Order: sequence, then structure tokens, then C-alpha cells
Amino acid sequence: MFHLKSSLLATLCLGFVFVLHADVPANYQGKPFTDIYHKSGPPNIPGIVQCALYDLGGEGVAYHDTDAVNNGSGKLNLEPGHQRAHAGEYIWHFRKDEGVDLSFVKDWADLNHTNLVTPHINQLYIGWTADGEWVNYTVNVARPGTYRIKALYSFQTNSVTFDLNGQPAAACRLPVPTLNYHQWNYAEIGTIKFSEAGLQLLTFHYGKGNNFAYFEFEPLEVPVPGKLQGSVEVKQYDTQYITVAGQVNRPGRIQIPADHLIDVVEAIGAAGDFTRLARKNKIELRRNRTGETIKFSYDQLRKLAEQGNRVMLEPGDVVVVDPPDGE
Ligand SMILES: [Ca+2]
Repeated sequence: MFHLKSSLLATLCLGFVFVLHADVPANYQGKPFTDIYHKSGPPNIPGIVQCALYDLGGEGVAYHDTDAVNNGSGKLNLEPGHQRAHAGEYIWHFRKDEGVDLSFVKDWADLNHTNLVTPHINQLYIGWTADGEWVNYTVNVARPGTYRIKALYSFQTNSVTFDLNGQPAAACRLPVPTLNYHQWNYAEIGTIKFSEAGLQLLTFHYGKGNNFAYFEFEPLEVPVPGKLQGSVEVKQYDTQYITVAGQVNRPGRIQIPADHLIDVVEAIGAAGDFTRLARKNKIELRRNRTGETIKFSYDQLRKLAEQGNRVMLEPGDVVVVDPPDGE
């Protein structure tokens, strides 16, 4: 009886492990990315896959890159002029010792002109792209189905593909060219079907001619968020709020309007504006989705806005005005 129970328990345990790793190829040696700021595990589908957060495991396992140098984090961003004050060492040198070439959205490079769609400042991206390169992402499919893929990208109208668990799964096209590597667009690029729930291995294949920041996987059967019905869907996840804390007159949660996004300056206004004591040069944007904290002064925000580059908020963001010293 004891043995029977043990074997039953073992079978249940094995079954549990099997379900968790439903379709990631058994011989895959890569692991979901994690570091001190990214502890929530693999990204969820539906949701956003950040290009820079490809799996751990190195060349030939988690990615293939043409050269071993990280031409952004480990090269260009060693130059003082590229160490933008709005970022910080963590962003400047993100994964600097790995071959995939990474950099971040910079004030004077990416935000000093009109973009088709303005990216967030400090947004990490894959750059210095070359033909035949690929990166792996372990993803957690929460809901099987067919998804549209949207991309934040720059430059040429190239084709890219995705594999799922080692099998071709999506052929996509970047629909609109932008002027150069630092002019950005956000657009639907194709569709992909996830047949099963659970952990899956998503491989992104790309060539030269683009920068890639993130992909959003959005269920085809759900209306686009922002429309009335879509906002109902968003409500189910309770993700339509941002929070403003610190030295504002009415700190608390603010509902993001259904029909437009809001920026940091608007959010502070919606929270009753600065208190009389607030130090306006100390504003923090804490992005729960990525774990990043971005610091601004009010003057910087105003200048960016004047240039057409408002710092837009995402659901779940927390804006802290004049946080206590030492926090
Ligand atoms: Ca490289």
C-alpha cells in the first residue's frame, strides 16, 4: 500500500512537471530571464514580450548573434555621451556581456523628432540586427487561441518569423517603413496560434534593418482595448489604473480614460497637482510591468512634451512625486 501511494504520488508529481513544461522542447537548456528587477517569471500570453528580456543560456542556446560583442550595452553605451541621465547604469549596460546587441530609447536619439508612434523613454530594444539572428523567449500561454502580434519597431519593411516549440508558427511583415533606426512605429505585423496553455518556447527570427523593442500578443477574439467593449475586457484584469503617490494633493489610483492614454504630467494634474512642499525635480515613474524606475524633473517632462514626446503611462504604473529621501 505504501509503495502504491508512493508511486501514485510520483506519478502525480511527474504529471505536474509535465503540464508545467507542456511544449518547451525537452532538450532546451535556456531559462526564462530573471534578475534583481525581473522576478515575475516568463511573460504571459496574452501580454507583452520585451525583446531585451530573451532567455538566459547564451549563444546557440538562448540566442544566435553574429558577434559576441554587445554593440550597445557593451560598446556604444560606454561612451559618456550615450550614458543619458534619464536612464542609469542598469539600463546603459543591460546584459552587456551577452552577444545580443541592446540599447535603450534616448532623449536626443529617439525622442528629438516626430515618431510614427512615440516609444517610452529608456525602453530597451534589440539593435545592430543582422541576417540569421534569433532569440528565444520562454512564454506562459494563459489562454490558447489565435493572437495578433503587434510590434514596436523601427526602419525597414522586412519579414520576420516566429517558431513555437521549434516549429514554424508565424510569418510576419513590418508594414510601414520609418525613416531610420531611431524613428519608431507600433503596428500589427501578423498572427500566431498558440494551441495549448502553459510554458512554450517562442523563437523570434530576424534580419538586418530594424530595431525591435517589444511584441504584444493580443487575442483575435477580443476587441482592441481602448474601444468601449475592449475596456470591459481590460477591467477583468483590473489593469486600467495608474497610481500617483507622494507630494500631490489627492494621491491615489487614477482610472485611465477608455479613449486615450495619459502622460505623467496629466496624471499629476489628475491627482490634484503638486503640494506646496513638493520638490518638482524629483519625479519617479515606477513601471511594474518591467520593474524599472525612471526618474525625471518636471522641467525635463515639460521639455519632452514640447518636443512632442510626452512620457505616456501604462496600466499599473506608479508615479511618485518627491519620494522620501533614501527611498
Ligand atoms: Ca552582437
